[in-house]
Amino acid sequence: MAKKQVYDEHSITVLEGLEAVRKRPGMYIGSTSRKGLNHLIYEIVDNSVDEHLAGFCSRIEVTLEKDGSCTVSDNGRGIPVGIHEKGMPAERLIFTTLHAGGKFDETVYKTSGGLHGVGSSVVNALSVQLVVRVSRDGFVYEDRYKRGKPDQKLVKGELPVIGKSKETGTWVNFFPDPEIFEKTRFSSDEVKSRLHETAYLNPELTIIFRDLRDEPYEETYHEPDGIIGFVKALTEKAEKVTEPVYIKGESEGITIEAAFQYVNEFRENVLGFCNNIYNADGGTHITGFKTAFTTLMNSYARQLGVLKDKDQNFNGADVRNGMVAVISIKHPAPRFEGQTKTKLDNPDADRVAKKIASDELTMFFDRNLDVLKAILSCAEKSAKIRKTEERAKTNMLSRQKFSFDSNGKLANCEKKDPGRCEIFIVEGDSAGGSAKTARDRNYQAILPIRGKILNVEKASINKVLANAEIKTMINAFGCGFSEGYGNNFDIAKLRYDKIIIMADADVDGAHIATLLLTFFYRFMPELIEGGHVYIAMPPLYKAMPSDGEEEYLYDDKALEKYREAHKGKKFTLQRYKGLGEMDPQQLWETTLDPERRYLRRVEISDGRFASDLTEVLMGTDVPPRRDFIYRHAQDAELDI
Ligand code: 28G
Repeated sequence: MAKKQVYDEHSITVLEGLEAVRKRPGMYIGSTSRKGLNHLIYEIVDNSVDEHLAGFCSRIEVTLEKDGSCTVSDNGRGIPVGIHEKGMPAERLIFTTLHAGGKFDETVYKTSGGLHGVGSSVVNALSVQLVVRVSRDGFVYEDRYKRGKPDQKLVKGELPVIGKSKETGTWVNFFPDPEIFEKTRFSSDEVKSRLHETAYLNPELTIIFRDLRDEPYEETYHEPDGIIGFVKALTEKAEKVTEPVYIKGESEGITIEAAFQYVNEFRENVLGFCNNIYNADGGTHITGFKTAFTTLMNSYARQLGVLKDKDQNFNGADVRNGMVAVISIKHPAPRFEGQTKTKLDNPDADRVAKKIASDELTMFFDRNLDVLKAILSCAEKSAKIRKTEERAKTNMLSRQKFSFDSNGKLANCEKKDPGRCEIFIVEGDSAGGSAKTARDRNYQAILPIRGKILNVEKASINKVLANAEIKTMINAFGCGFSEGYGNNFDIAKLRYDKIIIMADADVDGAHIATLLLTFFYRFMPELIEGGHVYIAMPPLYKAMPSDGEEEYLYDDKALEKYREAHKGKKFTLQRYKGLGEMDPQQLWETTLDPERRYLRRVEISDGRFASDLTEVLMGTDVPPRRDFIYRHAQDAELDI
């Protein structure tokens, strides 16, 4: 007999609610791609974090199980299991009720900070199966769901007891629904970064992460230094100009803390959080802090004579040149604006951030003149470069339009359909030569570049534009470039759908890839934002068994798997040291052929994860670069 489903008046409206989540999952978790999938974990973890913020939970465990499910557990008070007025346990209400107002209510988009249970029902609705265990009052209770619907009948409305326990806490295990998600394999790296970040934002919390899917892996995140530790991690690979500075204060019931440090690089990285939620588009807390900071720095600069009467004030970008900062506020009623709800909107956050930053930083700088002077000297440098570039720009524009007539060594493709055309930027003339022979000349253009292109991060715009290879690239792409003080970039004119960097899998190759990405990031960020930039992944090995077909292996993990699968069999292994070692035929089969190759898409990360592209490319330590791009995603299926 089929299992009888338990319905009452209440559960019908509930199911309609959860049906809405299944119909339009994107509205609740952003997307149904891997990003949305990982989001399920964060939704559940955030409830444990709320229990921590309430003062009752010190430890959270997150496990990616061998069977593909995820388990989250905490040592909080345990979700209440008592029978709620609606005739069911509070736990069931939490896991089956979409929070009031649904999509028009901002609580759906997370406000956290004591709002237990937000998101639990969304995860439940999007899971094939979800099991909850609550340890409370000496017992362990259990509830079970299938695609959001309760999967067991309750006796007198009470949850079954499955054991005893002296501890308290909540345990949730769920399987993401393959009917909803494009992929159901969680991404370990991303989950780890996010948990680590949560540990930085909650210095008294310990988070344990386990991945039992392949080789069992475990990591503990505990960051007693809080956001100071976070900033240190973000600046780890850069040359530091100051020690980290930390301020904290409270006003109007809003707490704000900020940590920042200056590095010797031409950029700023300011991350904002509200109630532990990252605000990708910043918001009032960030603008408040920045405004106060700029005012203060200009006032100090005049006091110290760094700026003379005749001098213009520094602008905001000047005083933040080299700044890496984390700003975290706790707000009792946050509001978010914008499509993605990632920008804090409360005017009081602006006011409080201004006041605390101004008061606390004045106290700090009055006592730490050395730090102040170091920052002002960064600002001076930045202002100088800005003024030179402004001048150069007006000169250039008035003189003439660029003559980007030379195409250098570009071997263009024959067809003009920008939706299908690709350009490979290939390191080295010999690999470039092979690539020109091997390519599909209809749709694949090849641009060989020699050695190391200019480091655009430090060079002035004049120099950058004088560089032949950069000229050729700008010319070939066809969409111009944008630069701090003017924007001539037009993505609609882009001639290639994919811009593919092809470099050796060694230190030099990684360096060249980083330099190219730095160039794109600074002058054509829309290329990266639009997902047009890729890294080609040539194989590292070719395995040739004495009997059977040869096989290309793209990373060490693949080699390991191959060894496992061919235990006891004889095979020779060829290691490719560089692209130059491959003949055109091999280059086509492994790296150029859209049907067989592996590509990684480059994305601009939130800037908050300190993962490093060079590491991604090589898996080893190389001369430290920077931490602003470096989120990668694969194009073809490549399990990493
Ligand atoms: C392991 C995975 C996810 C949670 C708690 C603890 C309480 C709770 C959660 O209450 C209902 C609404 C506001 C009080 C609260 C326990 C008070 C007393 C809780 C979790 C009742 C929700 N005892 N731990 N929810 N509140 N952990 N982990 O979900 O008024 S959710």
